[in-house]
Amino acid sequence: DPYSSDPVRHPALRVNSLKPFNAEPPPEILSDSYITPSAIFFKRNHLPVPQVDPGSYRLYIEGLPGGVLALSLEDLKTKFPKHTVTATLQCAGNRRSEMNKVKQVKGLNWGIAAISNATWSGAKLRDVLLAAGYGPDVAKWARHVQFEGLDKDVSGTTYGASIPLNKAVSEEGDVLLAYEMNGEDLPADHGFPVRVVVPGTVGARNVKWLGKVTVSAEESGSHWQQNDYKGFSPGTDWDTVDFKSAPAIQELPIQSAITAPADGGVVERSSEEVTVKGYAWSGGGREVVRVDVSLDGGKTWQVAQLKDGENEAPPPPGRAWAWKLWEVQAPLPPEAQELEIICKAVDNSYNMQPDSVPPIWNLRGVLSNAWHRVKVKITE
Ligand code: MTE
Ligand code: MO
Repeated sequence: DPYSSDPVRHPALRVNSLKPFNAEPPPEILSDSYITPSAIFFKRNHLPVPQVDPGSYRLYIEGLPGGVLALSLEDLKTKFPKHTVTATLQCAGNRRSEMNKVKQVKGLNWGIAAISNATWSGAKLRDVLLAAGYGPDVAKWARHVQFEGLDKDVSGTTYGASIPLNKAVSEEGDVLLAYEMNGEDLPADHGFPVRVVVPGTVGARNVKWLGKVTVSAEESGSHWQQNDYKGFSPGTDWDTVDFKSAPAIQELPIQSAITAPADGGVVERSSEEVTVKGYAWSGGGREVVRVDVSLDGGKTWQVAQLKDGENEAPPPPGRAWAWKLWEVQAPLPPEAQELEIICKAVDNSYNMQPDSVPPIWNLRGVLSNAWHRVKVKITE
């Protein structure tokens, strides 16, 4: 069993698939803390967790004029300044289960918690590329930076992805070769000893157990870059889909969801109000500026209170990599016996979530970001 050396996981996680391991935390726990504890941070593995010996580990930097650069973990920690970034990771398949309710899609049936927020520390990819010979001459021909993981399938194929070069080398891109998560060594499930953290970019490009970085004129040729993690029209089916026709997902769209009360939960009439809680986040460093909440299916709205992290400075413009948790105290409508609570977020480009799933439904069930709706019963 190639999964026999996978790590032990937290029992509170809701398991979507055991081998490979895919799991998300219960939503109510997710919104308890701005920084998601690593043990309950969602886990998305395509393959068995590789066991990497930190002493003999080498990260290879390729494609630059200086030839191949091989860096030990010690090199990464001592030869480059250490940067710390708080960034939210979200899987492209977060909230896929809502698409499944409209029409069957292919993929893991994620709820609303394939998203989590952590503090990551490591060397800046930009600094490492500069040390490896990146410069203006390379910028003339190079367009992408490819990443290869050390996790393999039975045929020896490794996980891979790429990001645009400009994101990788930009001073403001904050792309990290991270060796710490929440102030500790990366846990095995999250990429020990080194993973890429690409703030504002879909989870799939944040390659774990990083083995190789290649500067290239081409995108990664991996299955996950070419034939997966792309969006399509609701009218596209498996007979007509042409993966070459769509761009690989990079920056994610505006997103929000209600973590409490839980869908199908109950609220007591005597309390007269209900506390609604959730998260909101947008890709590309766009900051969430507002979350609207409705208790009557979208007829009337209230603005939620947004909360940044307690000791976090406000993000510089264009670099809002972390989510906002939000909360609102809403009066219960006097007569209602059932409520449909809705949330929708707005980012600083005034991007908003679509109101329903059918117009954004797609066969892979990615980019599921419609207004989030939960139904609760009011008990006397
Ligand atoms: N990197 C490797 N090497 N192997 C993987 O299976 N999964 C990707 C990405 N990086 C993956 C990977 C996907 S699809 C997501 S959503 C994120 O890792 C999940 O990161 P997490 O498990 O730390 O939450
Ligand atoms: Mo993902």
